[in-house]
Order: sequence, then C-alpha cells, then structure tokens
Amino acid sequence: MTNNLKVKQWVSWAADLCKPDEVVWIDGEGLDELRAAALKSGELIMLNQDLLPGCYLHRSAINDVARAEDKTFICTTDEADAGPTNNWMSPADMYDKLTPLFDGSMRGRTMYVIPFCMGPVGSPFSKLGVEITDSIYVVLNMCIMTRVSKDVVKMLDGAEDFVKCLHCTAELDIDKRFISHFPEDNAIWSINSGYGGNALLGKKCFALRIASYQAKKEGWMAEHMLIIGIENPQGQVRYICAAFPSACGKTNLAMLIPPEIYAKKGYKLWCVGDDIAWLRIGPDGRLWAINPENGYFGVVPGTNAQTNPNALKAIGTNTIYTNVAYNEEDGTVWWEGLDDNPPEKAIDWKGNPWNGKTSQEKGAHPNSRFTVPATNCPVISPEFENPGGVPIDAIIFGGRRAKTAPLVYQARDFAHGVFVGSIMASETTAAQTGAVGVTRPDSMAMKPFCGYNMGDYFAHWLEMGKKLGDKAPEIFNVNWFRVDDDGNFIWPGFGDNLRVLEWILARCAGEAEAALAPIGHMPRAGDINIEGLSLSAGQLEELLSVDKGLWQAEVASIKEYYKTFGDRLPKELWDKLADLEARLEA
Ligand code: GTP
Ligand code: SPV
Ligand code: MN
Repeated sequence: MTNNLKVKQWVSWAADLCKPDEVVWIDGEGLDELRAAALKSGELIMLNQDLLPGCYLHRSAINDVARAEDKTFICTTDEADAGPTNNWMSPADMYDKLTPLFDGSMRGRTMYVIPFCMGPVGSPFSKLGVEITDSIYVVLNMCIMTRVSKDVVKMLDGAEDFVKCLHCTAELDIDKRFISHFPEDNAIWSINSGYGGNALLGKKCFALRIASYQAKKEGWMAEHMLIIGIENPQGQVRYICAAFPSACGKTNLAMLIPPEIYAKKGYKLWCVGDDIAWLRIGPDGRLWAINPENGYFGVVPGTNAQTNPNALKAIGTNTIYTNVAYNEEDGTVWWEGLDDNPPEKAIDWKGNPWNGKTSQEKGAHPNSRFTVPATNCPVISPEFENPGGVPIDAIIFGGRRAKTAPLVYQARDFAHGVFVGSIMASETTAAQTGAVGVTRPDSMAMKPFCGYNMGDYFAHWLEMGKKLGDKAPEIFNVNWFRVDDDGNFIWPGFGDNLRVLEWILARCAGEAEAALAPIGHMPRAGDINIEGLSLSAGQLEELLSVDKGLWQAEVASIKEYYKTFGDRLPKELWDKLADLEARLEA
C-alpha cells in the first residue's frame, strides 16, 4: 500500500465502481502464491520445470489474441486533437459508456493494484503508473514487463503524478471491448480483453499513447523503437534506434548475432531495448534514449537457433508463453518455425488435441508471444539500467514492403528524415486484429500508437530536429522484406542485417560513400559487404533498385494520406513531397 492520498482515493473510487471481493496490492514479492492460484484456475499451465525452469503457458480467449485497433480510442475534448489516424470519442461520452461496463465487473473476484515504474528506478526519464486489474496473468506479465518493487511503492509515496490504468477482463466480450485513452486526464480504461497491448497497460497504452502526448507537451519523444549498441573491433559502442511496425523485426534486430566474418573481427551487439524508446535532448545537446520497459513481449513464431539464438536462450527460463502449442509428451512448448519436428501428441493454442505431424492447423497462433525479463537476454547492454540512457547516432525507419522501398537509404538531413518517417507504409501483420498483408501508411511505425494528432506529431519531430541542430542523429530507411518474382525474401535478414548497419554507422562517421538518388543517399552495390553470403551482385542491385513508376504511385498515395491531416500537416512536409515528385520527374 502507498501513503499517496491521490493514489489511495483513486483506488478506493475504482473499488467502489468495480466491487471486487478483495483488493490486493502488488509490490513484486510473493508472486508464487498468485502463480499457484493461476495454476489452480487453469489460467496458467506449468511447463516442465527441469527443461524450462520458471516457465508457464497461458492460453488467451480465442477471440482475444492481438491488439484490437478498431476498439482503441483516444478521448480528447476536441476531436481534432486525436487526429485522423485515431478512433475518437469525447471523454464525457466514453466515461458514460464505460462506467456501466466497469460497474460491478469484479464481483466475486480480486482487484489487484500494481504500482509500476516505466524506466530505470530513479531516472529523470522515468514515469510512474498504477494498474488496477482483475487478471493474475496481467499481474505476472506486468511484474516482468515493468519495474514493480518496494522501491517503486516508495517512489509513488512522494509522487505528484501517475498514470491511472484501469483494466478489467470482465466477460472478454468482444462487442464490449474498449481500450480507451484519456490523455488530458492521464488515464487509461481497458475492458473485455486480457491480451498483450490491450491489457498490459504500461506498454503501448502508457509508454506510447499517453507518453507521446506527454512528450509533445514536455519536449521529448516516446517512440516505437528498439535501441541497440554496436561495438566495433576498437571497442567503441555506437547506439542506434530503429522504428519498425509491429511484427516487422525489432526484437530480432535488437538481439542479432553478428555474422561470422563480423564476429571474428570483434563486432558485438548490445541490446538496450526491443520495442519502445523514450528520447530526450541531453546536457550535451545530443539525443539520449532509455528503454522504459523491463522485459520483452516478443513474437514467438519464427524464433529459432538460426534467426534469433539470443531470444531462444532468453526464453528458456522464467518465461510466460502465450498461445503456443503444448507438447504433452514432455511438458514443453512448440511453435511454427522452431524446428522441423513438431510434437505428435500436443494441444494447440486453442486448447484442442493437435498432431503437429499431420494437422493442417497451426499449433501456435501467429501472434503468440513470450514474456521474459530483460536481464535474461544474453546480450543485454551494460547501459540498460543507466538512468541517463545512451546517446543516439542514427535513427532507422523500416517497414515490410514487397517491392517499393530499397534495402537501405539515408535521408538528406533531419527534416528530410522526418519526411521519410512520415511516408512509411507497411504490410499489416498478425500483431493486430484484421487482415494480414495489407499495405497501409504507418508513419514512424506509430500509426496505432500516437496519442494525439499525427500532424502535430510530425511538427513535434521537426521542432526536435531544430533543437538538436547539427547534433541531430542521421536518419535512414531500411526494408528487409523485398521479395523476388516468386515471392521469396531476397535479403537473408536477421544477423546479416548488421551488414547494413555497418554502412549506416560508417555514413554517420562520414566514412562511407553514397550516391544521391531521388529518394535520398543510397549505397552503391559495392558499398554493402556481402562477403560470405550466397547473394549475387545482381540480387544486391535489385535490392537497391528504386522503381520510378512505383514511387510515382507512392507519391500519389502519400498525397491522399497527407490530405487527411488538413492544416495540421506541417507545410515543410508538403514541400518535401513536392521536391520528391520533382526529383522523380527529373
Ligand atoms: P512487435 O513485438 O509486434 O513490435 O514485433 P517486432 O517488430 O519486434 O518483430 P519481431 O522481431 O518479433 O519479428 C516479427 C517477425 O518478422 C518474425 O516472424 C521474424 O521471424 C520476422 N523477421 C524479423 N526480422 C526479419 C528479417 O530480417 N528478415 C525476415 N525475412 N524476417 C524477419
Ligand atoms: C506490438 O503489437 O507492437 C507489440 C505487441 O509489441 S503488443 O504488446 O500487443 O502491442
Ligand atoms: Mn511492438
């Protein structure tokens, strides 16, 4: 319990509304009891503790397996402040709609109160929240994904402000599912989902939607970005942030293993964060980043000893698996893309008997996830807990594009980089409900996560660039997902992405050549090291090719997209678009 009167009043108000049988405060200790209760109720399944110590499996409801963007709202007084990329309802209407749903929603259940800290405890970057939930699964996940401890409770005692996160699984009724944000009240109300980004309110709801709104007001940035350090053979570490949409490769890049020729030379990679970055201008005028999270909530399918051996090692202990297949023979788990040996006697993610050798159905849901403490990562950065964060040399944007975007290009300057981020588009994935593989605009990989009008968000990026001046990071765009005429990925990806990062860092240091193309600076085929790859020079040419016709079509669709922001879109971006159009013509 806390002494903070504001917190106490809010919790007792929530208890009066939700009417639980009992209120339990969480300080990160005594979780065994909760686990025991979850095992008893079936909310968790214990895995083989010899093979997977501290690991558990959870199956969510079948209609509750991904972020529900159509049920996610930004509730600002003025609709225009939410902007065209968000669903909107006025705060008064949303509170009216949700209050009856929360009324009595925890009857017969326990209300858990979780004070948590986003960011290292004691960092000036960090922010506090309190999540109220009726789900033990949410409690256990929050205790991995955020800082939950007696120290955090002490911090809360003296805190002026905290984000009020109210969550209830209720009936898990999809028709009454709402993930509502009230940025003007520092509040989040989420009901009828128990899944990931809908329910672990510290993550996307707070650390991106609410935080992006706070960041705009307070002059910093909250971004959907991984943070990595790359150590060169001389022992210097340079830090990069990269924004890719959901299920487009952040966790994999954040933990990559250098290809053999790089490892031999002494290159190393350090993981600071795999999903969210909070960035501020430091006393030296540079951009500094922290990872506000304390764990990884990563995509399971496709994780294996070749693609992401570090993640595979990390998830061998103290991990909660959600929606993967359960191997009944040995009490372990299996998923598509782990190996070629699916279990015959298994239970699929839906809870049905499943024979991996004969079934046409998937054993694991495509958006099945692992929740694992950050410290399990074999390449966690020594700077992970540094309250000051790490200085950023380069920002990378990237999406999933079968054709248009080349393997890599560099923006001409920071403002042009803001344009490059704003015109990002990517194919949708299983991380959100709805169709997969549909190309949609996803500026800065923040379309689903920006808690205010994205026109204002672009203006904020431009403003940050002006403040950073010549200390601003260089900005790049990458695409690991170009396909050939047969639909196969051309670029090997994963660890080999370091080859592209090497060119990026060399550009930042002014040590690499580039050619000026209509879209920005591009490496020539000889500038990317493909030693030891089975990639031909012709394939690399193809990866670096820019199809004028496709880009002209792209310009046309960007115009339509930009128009949706009306006069909230900075004129500077319209100018950059006209400039791109002219360069493509020339
Ligand atoms: P969120 O947690 O949803 O934000 O996703 P993420 O951006 O962290 O994506 P993640 O690294 O989990 O990768 C998602 C999917 O993309 C997995 O199936 C990966 O195997 C695949 N993937 C990641 N990196 C690459 C790559 O370089 N090339 C190819 N072809 N696939 C990749
Ligand atoms: C994403 O979808 O970008 C995720 C998973 O990182 S979730 O927590 O569900 O948002
Ligand atoms: Mn994400």
